Amino acid sequence: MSKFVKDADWLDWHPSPSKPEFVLPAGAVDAHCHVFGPGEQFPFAPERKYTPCDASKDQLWALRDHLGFSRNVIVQATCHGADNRALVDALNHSNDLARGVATVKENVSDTELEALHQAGVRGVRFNFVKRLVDALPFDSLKRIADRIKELNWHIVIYFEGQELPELYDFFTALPTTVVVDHMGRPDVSKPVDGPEFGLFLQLMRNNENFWSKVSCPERISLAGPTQRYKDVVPFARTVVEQFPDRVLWGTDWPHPNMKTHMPDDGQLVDMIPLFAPTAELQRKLLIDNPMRLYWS
Ligand code: 0GY
Repeated sequence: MSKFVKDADWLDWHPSPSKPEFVLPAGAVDAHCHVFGPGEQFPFAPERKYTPCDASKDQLWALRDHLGFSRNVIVQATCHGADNRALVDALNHSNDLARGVATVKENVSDTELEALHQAGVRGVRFNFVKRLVDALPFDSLKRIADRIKELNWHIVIYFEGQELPELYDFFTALPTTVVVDHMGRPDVSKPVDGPEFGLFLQLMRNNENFWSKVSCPERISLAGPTQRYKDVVPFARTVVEQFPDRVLWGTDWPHPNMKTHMPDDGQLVDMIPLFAPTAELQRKLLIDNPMRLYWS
């Protein structure tokens, strides 16, 4: 029995996701997923904003195999703060089939960064979602960015659509490749060719160091699972078609903070051909792009 009790309004991840109808190409990468604990072994951070259910590396490998993926990119979740032990443990037990994105503080030592690199970390995440973290000040983030640039790592940024205007100049000054989580969380009640998503597309178009994950329809959609998250499709498809060499896809398993429904990961995989309609786009999204960013 774990000493951590998950938040009462938290849903557990789907125990038996369907087998996707879409057959993933051999070598496909799930480029956004997490491990949580297990809390007994890898305690959740005191400063966390939520207490999740456990979601172990072995459960992640089982999902990978069930869905037909070959590799994972594990992103440090905020419930572990800057304690990357669960992430490193997963990477070290992945047979080189997983890479990681860590969270670090400004005082991280060169030795610690080197150890993270050895384990397979290739980026850091800067999180600006206020319900998840107290974001570090820009000058601290800038100093971290300058440090990790030396390792040829990239920066993953997580923010919500309405915050982009105030973050835009900070983002475009970052000195590395920058990967945006979940297309910058667009408000899909607004038009895909309107000014809000237009600013995100402008960010991508004018800054060739920017990449985007076309992930998390279950988080972004207002239509929901019964309508197969159809309102997210035009947004994701636009990003894939306009920037085919700078997009990634991920399950987001175990789906932190999903409180109204838990997605079926098989159904999420079945959205890939709607986002990337040709075999060439699918190969770039699922294999070429993540392999270039994480395994080259
Ligand atoms: C996601 C999204 C969320 C949470 C986290 O690190 C996290 O805690 O990433 C969220 O609640 O929107 O990318 O998994």
